[in-house]
Amino acid sequence: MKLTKLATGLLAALTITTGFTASAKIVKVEIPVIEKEIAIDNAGTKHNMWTYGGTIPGPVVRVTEGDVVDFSLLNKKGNKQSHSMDFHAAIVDVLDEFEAVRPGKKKDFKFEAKYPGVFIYHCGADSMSEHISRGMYGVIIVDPKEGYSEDFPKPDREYVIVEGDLFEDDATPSEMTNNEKWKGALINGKQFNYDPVHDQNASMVLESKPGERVRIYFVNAKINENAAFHPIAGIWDKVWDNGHPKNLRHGLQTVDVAPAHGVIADIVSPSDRDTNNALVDHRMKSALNGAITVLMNKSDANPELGRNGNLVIR
Ligand SMILES: [Cu+2]
Repeated sequence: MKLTKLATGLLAALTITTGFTASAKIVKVEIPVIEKEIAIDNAGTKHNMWTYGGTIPGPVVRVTEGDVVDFSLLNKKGNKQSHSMDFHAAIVDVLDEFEAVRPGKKKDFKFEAKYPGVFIYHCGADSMSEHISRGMYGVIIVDPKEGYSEDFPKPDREYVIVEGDLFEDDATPSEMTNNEKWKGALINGKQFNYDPVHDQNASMVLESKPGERVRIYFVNAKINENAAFHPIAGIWDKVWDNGHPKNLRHGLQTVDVAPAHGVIADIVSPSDRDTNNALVDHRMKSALNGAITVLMNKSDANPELGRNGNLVIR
């Protein structure tokens, strides 16, 4: 009885101090902004890009519903632009937490991940069109606190796919906003990143074993256009809009994903033979300019791919 009272008292004190429940796990996330030249295709063509942590997309942030993200954005000294961080998984103040910080400055804020799902994060500094199009985006996955269930089964493999725009390197912010000087679609930072069929320089594909449940966390980071996400030679077995376990839909061919939106989509290949799928943005302009990803379902699939936090294949 006494212990319970003490515990309750402590819980109340902690709740008052932090604004969050005492049972929440605090997850420290620090991401530096790095402006640099980066290869945007498999041939090594370089563009002037702005990145979270040096990669496009930035690091995958993964927490559980109810966790508190204790976040720090460091805009590195030597960068030329102000930058910010807009976590779509956060419910905060756009003028406070999401404010832009100048080179050499740091911005810290906390938020509770209240909704499970897959969310984009991106830079919101002016001009947002340019900051997003130069690569300032990533994914935060908020796993449901209930864990897996019949309507949200455990996958065998998990991959993150983020589709972004590629504009000519000299495109101005207003040209980007108007979708002028558009050059192609990036999949995890590169055109045809995982497509040796359309790009002889591509060396990687997604892999699974026949019959495995492959879960794709798909986020559309393009600034103007929806993505029509379709698995060629397959059907999405289950799709969760925004990745929320309660938003389940069955047997979809093509999923419409708005700019700055995400879905979780599961595909299960035939178990009795090796097969291949091409995961595409079925807008042909996007597909044929970079947005095709090969998924090979084969018995000797690399056991490391899509497992143990290895969600973005680089
Ligand atoms: Cu920025």
